[in-house]
Amino acid sequence: MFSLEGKVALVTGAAYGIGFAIAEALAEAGAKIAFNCRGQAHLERALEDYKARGIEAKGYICDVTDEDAVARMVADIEKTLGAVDILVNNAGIIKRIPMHEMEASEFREVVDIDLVAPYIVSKAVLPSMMERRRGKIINICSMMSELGRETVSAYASAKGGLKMLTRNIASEYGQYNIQCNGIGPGYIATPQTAPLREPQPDGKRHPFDAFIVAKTPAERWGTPDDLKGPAVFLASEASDFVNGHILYVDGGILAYIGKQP
Ligand code: NAP
Ligand code: GCO
Repeated sequence: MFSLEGKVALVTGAAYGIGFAIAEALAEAGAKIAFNCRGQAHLERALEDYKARGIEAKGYICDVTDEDAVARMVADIEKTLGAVDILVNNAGIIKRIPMHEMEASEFREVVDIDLVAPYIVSKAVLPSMMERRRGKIINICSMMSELGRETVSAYASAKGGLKMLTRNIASEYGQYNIQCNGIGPGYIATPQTAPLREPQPDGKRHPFDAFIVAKTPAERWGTPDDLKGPAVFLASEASDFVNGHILYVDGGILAYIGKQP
């Protein structure tokens, strides 16, 4: 029930980081992989990395906020690999700026990529899924779909909205045997969180690194590989009656009040 043989998966923003690991896992389960990113250099490096793992991924330069570019990408995937069976809305950015100092344009850019784009890409694949009466949409949410913290107002707003978009797609399209769920990673070691982990200029441990490890029952940062199993589960028929659920893969942070100092 966890096999993805014969399925076509589109993972957005899968040149590296969490998206790359998820695409790798879906490929290992048998899916044909399409992915996109914005940079030619990232694309070329990613194609090499996939090939080095025996994965013949099809890569696209496509900004997920560009509706026409997304439509062209999905049409080309359908022509070359087949209709998209599994969509992982992974592409995302964060801007860590105190809200009272953040430009509206910066706030909008985060919401455009992290919330509006999952709507755009989902809308592009839904008609075919509806016609075939089956499909899987997985939105990469965040702990910030549940919690806030300083400097991440735009990101938390977008990821909170993405949680509700996930539930609404589940509600509206469940009748077509389409399941839409979310994965909520905890703090994962990728380029996106590197600024929160890297040693200070004086060589000392980053205080946020110590903070997160203390807040996590697993007492460690997650890695992109920690998301592989949950992604295959939500992409496979094993989750056909799971719909509108956000699966938190966070080492227990959301369950934990924190260690007594
Ligand atoms: P990352 O290392 O910064 O990678 C982000 C990916 O998204 C890159 O491939 C990037 O490629 C792509 N991307 C960004 N904007 C794009 C756009 N407009 N169009 C197309 N591609 C775009 O981030 P990550 O840590 O792997 O995170 C991946 C997802 O997980 C994000 O949605 C993030 O919010 C979420 N998440 C991360 C963590 C964590 O702790 N790392 C935790 C919870 C949730 P290009 O720059 O080449 O376009
Ligand atoms: C931050 C981090 C988090 C993680 C992730 C947690 O600045 O707090 O970047 O937002 O990326 O979203 O689930």
